[in-house]
Order: sequence, then C-alpha cells, then structure tokens
Amino acid sequence: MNGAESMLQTLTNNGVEVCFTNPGTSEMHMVDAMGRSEGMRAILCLFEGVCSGAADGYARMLAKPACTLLHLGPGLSNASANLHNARKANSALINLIGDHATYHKKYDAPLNSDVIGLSQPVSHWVRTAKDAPGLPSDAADAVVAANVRPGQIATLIVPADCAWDESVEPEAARDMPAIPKVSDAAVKTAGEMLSNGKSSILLMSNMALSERGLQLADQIAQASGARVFCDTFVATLPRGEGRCSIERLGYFAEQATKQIEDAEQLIMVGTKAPVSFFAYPGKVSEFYPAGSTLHTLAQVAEDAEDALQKLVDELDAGNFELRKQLLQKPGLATGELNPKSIAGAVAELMPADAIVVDEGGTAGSMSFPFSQSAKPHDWLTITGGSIGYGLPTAIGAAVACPERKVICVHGDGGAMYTIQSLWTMARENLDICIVILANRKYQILQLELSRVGAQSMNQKTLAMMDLSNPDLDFVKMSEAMGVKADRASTADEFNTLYLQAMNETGPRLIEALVD
Ligand SMILES: Cc1ncc(C[n+]2csc(CCOP(=O)(O)OP(=O)(O)O)c2C)c(N)n1
Repeated sequence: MNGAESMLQTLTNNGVEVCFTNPGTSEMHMVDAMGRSEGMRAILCLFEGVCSGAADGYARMLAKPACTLLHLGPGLSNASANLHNARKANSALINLIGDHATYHKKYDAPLNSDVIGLSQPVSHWVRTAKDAPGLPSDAADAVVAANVRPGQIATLIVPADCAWDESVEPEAARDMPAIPKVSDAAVKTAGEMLSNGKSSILLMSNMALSERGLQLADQIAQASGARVFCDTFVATLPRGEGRCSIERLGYFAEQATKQIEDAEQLIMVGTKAPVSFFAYPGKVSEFYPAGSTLHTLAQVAEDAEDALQKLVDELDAGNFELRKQLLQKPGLATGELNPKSIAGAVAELMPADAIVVDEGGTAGSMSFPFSQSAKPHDWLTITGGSIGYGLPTAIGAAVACPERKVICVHGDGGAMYTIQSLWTMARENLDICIVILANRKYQILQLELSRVGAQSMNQKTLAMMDLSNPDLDFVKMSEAMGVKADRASTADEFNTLYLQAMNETGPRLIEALVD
C-alpha cells in the first residue's frame, strides 16, 4: 500500500466519506487512490472555492467533516475565501493539499509556495506529512482535529513522494473528542442573573441552535422573562412549524442596538458578545448597551445544550409547555415581482424539511422573516461575510441530505463568484432550486456608500457597484452548465416556476428580475 492509499483508507475508517476535489499533478496518487476507494465519494468542482464551500455546507448539515483535495498553494488560495466562511461557521473540514515531493521543494519550481503560511490563517490545525509511513496517522490526527466540536479546519499537506512511497497499514477508527461541559459556576451565575429582576437577553449560536437547544431556551425565557436572540449570521438554524422560535439580531447596528437597547444583562450561549459587522464613522462597535453585564454560559466549543438543560433545572423551568411555532402561510402574490412577492412564494411553497441556503443580499432579506411560520426547515447564512458561499454550500448540503430539498436564494453579484457550482449540481443531479435575485447591482454597497458618509454618488462611483452593461444572463449561464433555467419578471411567472421546481427533483435555476 502506498501512502495515499493508506491515508485514504484511514479517512474512510474514520467516517470521512466525501471529497470535493480539484486536483493537479502533485495530487495524482491521491486521485488514483480515491478512484479505487469504495468508501470515498469524489465530487469534482471546477474552482477550489466551490470545494471549500461545499465541504462547509456538508459539515453544517451533518456535523462531521468532508475533505477537499487542493493543488498546492494556489489551489488552497482559491479555496480560502470559503474556508474563511467555514471557519466562521465552525464547520468540521479536512483539506488535503498536495505539494512538491520533499526532495523537489528546494528547487523552487513554479508551483512552489509557502503552503503552511497560506494554510495557517484559515486552519485550526496544520501539518505537513514527513513520509509515507507517517501518513495514515497524520490523516487520523486530522480527522480528530476536525471533529473538535462544533468543528475545526484541519489542513494536511501531502508532499507527492509521501503519497507514492510505500506506507504502513491504515489506522482504524479513533475515538473522537468529547465536548467539554460548562462549569457549575457558569450555570449558577446565569441562574442568579436570571433571577435578579433585571432585563436579560440570552444570545445563542452554534451548538446552542439545535431544535432541543431552542426548546430549552424557550423554557428559560418563560421562567425568567429573558428574551432569546440568535446571532445575525448563523451556521444553521432549525425553524418553522413545530420549532421554538428565536429572534435574530439585525444586520445594521441601528437595528440590532434598538432590539436590545433595554438589556441590562447578556448571557451568551455558544457565542460571544454581539458587535457590528463593520465600524461606521462616529458609531459604536458594540450592539449591547454600555454598562450592561456580560456573562458567557457556554463558550463556542462547550456543550451548549447541556448548559441550557442545567440552566432549566437551576430555574426549575422544565414544566413550562413549549411554545411551538404554528404553520401560517402568507399566500401567493400576483402582479409585480419584488422581494416581498418572492419571499412570500418561498415561504408559501416551502416543502417540509427544506434546507435554505441564504445569500440573498438586500433583495433576499425578506425571505427570512416571511418563512418564520413556514413548514419546518433549516436556515444557513453567510457566517464569514465573504460572498460566493451560497451556491457551493448548497452543493454540500444537498450531498449531505439527498432526501431534502435545498433552496438557494442568491444575489446576482455573489452568485458570480462561484457560478461554476452549477456544473457540479448538474453532474451530481443535486436537488437544489436556485433563485437568483437579479437586481443587476451590488445594492448593499450602494446603501453602504451613503451610510459610511461618502459624498460622491456620481456615475463613476456608481459604476463600481453596477452589474449592467452588459446584463448578466443567468439562464444562459445555467443552461451552459447543464442546469435547467428560466427567467421570471412577474410574480405569477415566478410562482409557477418555483412551484414546478418544488415538485420535481434535480437542480433548477430561476432568474428573478427585481429592482
Ligand atoms: C469576497 C468578498 N468580496 C467583496 C465583498 C463586498 N461585498 C459585499 S456585498 C457585495 C455585493 C453583493 O451583491 P449581490 O449578491 O448582488 O447582493 P445585493 O447587494 O445586490 O443585494 C460585495 C461586493 C464581500 N463581502 N466579499
């Protein structure tokens, strides 16, 4: 067995079953081993940012890592923006990065680069394999590192000779790390705060946002009068019919600060104290009122659900009946196609157990509130703010959950970053409906321009945020990559196309023309 084969068998022995690949010459032995592996599904993506975004989506849905296969430093660099998003989502992910053979490095051949230096900012764990016999245990260590919950990014750099040289037997399944529990003191302090009569907020994210976590938070809220919020950008949020609802902090500082302006105390569960996405001249960065008391019940990597259960016990709140969301549909609009009519259709026709990948930008911002009382679904957001995450993440979610409909609501600007995703969706026949909100501009930046206090709204300035001239044709792009596509310019057209997409399986794109 060569190093690549033993490494691959070790990965599959440890539950890693999918690899999103974009290989080159230095990865040929890994490609060869993957081609002969029965346990590893290999999915070709036509840009490395699609590989990393897809692995992120997979991990968000299954809380376990997929791997990427990337070509030296440049391949990793192309993957980095979506690795950044995955890191902010606390997703479990393993990068397998080929490199020059150990003895070839010193020649500084064209593709030589500082792969470790490029890996570190987007990885929690980085290692370069030393030799082929060490590769199986390197791979097992990578899986363990990735499985530190909620999830970490483990990057294993594999020089070509480590892959092709003779290795040893693969490693068997390792024990994965246990999730640390919170201290009794953290629970006690939270209990005291929630009993002192002051106005309190529970802010939740990551592992706290499970269906059970939301139920426990609902009981805590009923017992104490605290209000429960989640971060603006969350990795996954279970919501809709039958789930306990949670308020979401707004994106703009003026929205979020208003939402929690009365808070005297904030208790964080699986997250940190909320701050503004950007700084703005003359405005504060913190969302929470100055002088409020902050307490962390559970750090991001701690067992938030267990902490919430202990807090329920502390407050004797376990008998409160859960306030579960009832199904309420908004109805379908007719006439003009606009963000509201699209959000209404998305909510109205949402199938049970759908997965919504939201990179809708400004035109998609109504989809979230409208679907609060839709059928049960999971909502995924752009955790790291690096646009172009939506289409790839939809791939990963669809691969992870083939029985569920994935709905990807996407701005046209963001979609252009990773549009190659459509080809992988077609090739793998993934059940994804993509709604492109074609406003033909970077609308958010036009808003931000005035918010930051910039003065020039002249043609030259606006041209830097305008996507017309020429207009992008998403129908043609989609068809060119094998995904059936149509354009809607009225609400009725959109409703018909969207209903068709919900009633069939496989990838389908709707370009929705909005202002
Ligand atoms: C990698 C990266 N590059 C640039 C940006 C800055 N940026 C934020 S939103 C945006 C435009 C998004 O356009 P679109 O998806 O069409 O949504 P809209 O703003 O029109 O609603 C840009 C360029 C970013 N967030 N990430």
